Amino acid sequence: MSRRSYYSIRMRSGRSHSHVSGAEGIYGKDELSNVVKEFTQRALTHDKGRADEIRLTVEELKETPKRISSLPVATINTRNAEAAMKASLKILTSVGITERAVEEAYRAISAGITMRGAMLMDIEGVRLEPDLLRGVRVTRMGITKAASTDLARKLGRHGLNNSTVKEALILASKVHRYRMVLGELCISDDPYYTTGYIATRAHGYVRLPRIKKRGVPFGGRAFFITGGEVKDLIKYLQQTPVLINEIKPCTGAVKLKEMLQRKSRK
Ligand code: PML
Repeated sequence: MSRRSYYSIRMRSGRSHSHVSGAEGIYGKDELSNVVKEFTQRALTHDKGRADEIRLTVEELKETPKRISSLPVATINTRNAEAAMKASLKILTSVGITERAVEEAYRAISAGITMRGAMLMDIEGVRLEPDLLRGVRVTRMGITKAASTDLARKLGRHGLNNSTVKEALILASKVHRYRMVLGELCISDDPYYTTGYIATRAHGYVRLPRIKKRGVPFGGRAFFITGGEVKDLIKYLQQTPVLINEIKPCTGAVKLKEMLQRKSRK
């Protein structure tokens, strides 16, 4: 019997040369035309306005996707940007990232230059990605149909079953599978989307509402890394196909204190 073929579908759209939306996933051949239609529709009806340029890539994968589980999901009900910053500092420093690095990531994200990809920072806040303007874009990730149904059910209990949360969780789950990555900070570049997140293997995917004020048009991602070869990490982030096939628990609101104890229980 021949091996099943998988395809990576990636979409990026823009308007007047600035980024509007993006989406991606890994699918079987029979799903391709529906997904292309769905992604195109999404680019044409985004909150930020209708795209005037849509780039779609459909590529058959040469490698069978690696199957992994998602990070567990929780929300700390941060009331404003200051509280989100405090929670980020407490959680990320608890896994060995310095305050300086976290502050540097916030500073770089708030500088107003939205990069296509993520920053790579060592635990002292020194930037390590080869292209400081573009960053490193994580690609070739997706979710199986069964896991997607389970994720929709688990997120749905907390009113979170939407593509923004699902796609960010899939991306973070791929990233944190790689041991060199200690933590992540993400703030959406969508001016109307004010919930960000931080992630670590110990704490999972931790959502932080009101991490920025409504209307702020910039955002970005920083991965805090330690040890190992940066070029191998970049190759993994960009090239290795990964499919989520198991969903870890998605809980509702947790207190910062409770979240910090999760680490010490490990
Ligand atoms: C993005 O725009 O890619 C970032 C999305 C962050 C989602 C945070 C959440 O609500 O879980």
